[in-house]
Amino acid sequence: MKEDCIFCKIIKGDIPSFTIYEDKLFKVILDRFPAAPGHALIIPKEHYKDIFELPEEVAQALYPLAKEMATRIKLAVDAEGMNIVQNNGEVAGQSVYHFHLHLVPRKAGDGITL
Ligand code: DGP
Repeated sequence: MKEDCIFCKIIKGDIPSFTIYEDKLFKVILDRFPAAPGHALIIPKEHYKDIFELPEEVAQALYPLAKEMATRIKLAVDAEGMNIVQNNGEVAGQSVYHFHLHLVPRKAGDGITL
């Protein structure tokens, strides 16, 4: 837990979030500023700043979960596709410095630019 980290506070339950899945390693929540309906974030429960700090075992568990969540969310919001995006560092557009993977459901003509 990093005291000044908003995602650590969400994991701890100090800040409310809409949780769609949770296990030992991860919490999956809806993004507060969604690019599209169903835009979700997969967040490790431990604090890692970015992919460069992510331990191997967490990295290995991440993509099977991303596939499962992407499949479920696609069905839930009747999406046609899905962007899976992950920013590392200010230069790459990261704004919350606790590793997270974006799942952004896509539909034709939605006009989203990531
Ligand atoms: P990034 O720019 O890749 O670091 O994405 C950060 C995302 O986190 C951004 O899409 C908005 C989301 N976000 C920021 N604060 C909160 C919050 O308090 N709750 C939730 N659910 N999402 C948040």
